[in-house]
Amino acid sequence: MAKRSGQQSEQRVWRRKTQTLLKTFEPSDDVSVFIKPDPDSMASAYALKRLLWRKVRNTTLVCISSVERLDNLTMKELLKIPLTQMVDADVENFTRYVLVDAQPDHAEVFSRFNFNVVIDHHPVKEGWGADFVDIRPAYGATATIMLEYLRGARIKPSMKLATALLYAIKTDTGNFERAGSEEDVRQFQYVFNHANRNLLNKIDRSELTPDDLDYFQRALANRILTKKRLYTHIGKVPRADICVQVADFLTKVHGIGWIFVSGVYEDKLIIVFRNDGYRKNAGKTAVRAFGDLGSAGEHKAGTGVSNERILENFSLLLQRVGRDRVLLRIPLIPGFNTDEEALQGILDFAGKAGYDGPVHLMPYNSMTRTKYEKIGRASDFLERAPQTEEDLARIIGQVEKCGFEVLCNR
Ligand SMILES: [Mn+2]
Repeated sequence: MAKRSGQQSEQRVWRRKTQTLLKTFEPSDDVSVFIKPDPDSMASAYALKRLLWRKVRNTTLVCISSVERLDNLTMKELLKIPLTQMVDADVENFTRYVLVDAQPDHAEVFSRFNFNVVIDHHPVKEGWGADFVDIRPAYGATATIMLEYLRGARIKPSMKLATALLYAIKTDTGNFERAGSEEDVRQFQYVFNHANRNLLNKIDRSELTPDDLDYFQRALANRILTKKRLYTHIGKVPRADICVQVADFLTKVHGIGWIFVSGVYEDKLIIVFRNDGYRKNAGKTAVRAFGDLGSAGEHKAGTGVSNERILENFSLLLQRVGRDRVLLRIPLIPGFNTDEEALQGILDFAGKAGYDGPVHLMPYNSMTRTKYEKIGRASDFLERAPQTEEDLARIIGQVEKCGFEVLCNR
């Protein structure tokens, strides 16, 4: 009895919120829902389209970039998510602008629009407004928020929409291994019953194109195995992600402690680190040693590994790939690598390896999260406060003093 009345009051809360959201729309509206495509944003936009069905004239899901990851492409195609590329949309002539799973300061193109509605779960930063804002940083996925809206409207999701939402929660919470609130678990449970698990598996397993097998072949052919470390270079790659997939595959090999996979994507060197997770920390070593050369893997706590070997590897890579094609990027993580000593360590390291190119500083911001989500590794650096201007000025000064040219996007 107590449980039932709890559910009823919850239903009431959801219903009220849904009503408030729906009040921001008119039946004559031409609605646009903007997304940076990933499973959560696609599913959330799809859910909003369903919520607005017959309530507005039309809802267009506008993608600001193309869908590239294979699982995202499979999701879009199998679940028939009607996405329109921004270049193909008449973006100036919508009557309502909605942003889901992102905020107006998350991408340059968003600044062109005045959003009426923003629904998201990333930590909020100041500096923008909308008529209706629903930001819940405690939630693991925007899809969870959208499920509350759907249930508030007593809409049972179709099999395709349910599968999309399920995959979104699964992806954004890393199967509940790295994020996820009680709400995420509950909506996951609910939507699980409406989803199609065969479709879900198909999406989940769409990782490789037949052409990608060549990179695995190259990785195996070029592998250098020393003691418990495996190093391989796979050359030019069509997507940075392929280095992650090769590295993940190599983690299945018994008895290897460290894995280094490098590749060249759009003239940038990508290095992916993996380890067996026992007393070692690939993310920390990567940040300490390299800054960020592309996608440098996950970041956890606790290392203690000498970077002598890594220095060797870095020099080797500079020789193999060519100095002019390596860009040293340092994600600035307050309290981790931004103090004078840690930063000097990275700069000395780069200098010793013979690196003389520019240093690209990447001040901490909430987009770091999206980046790590993209490679399927949420960062636990999210909670940290952003840099102050003074900090940044001090850091830039220190890098320049070491004779490096500084590139910095603030
Ligand atoms: Mn999300």
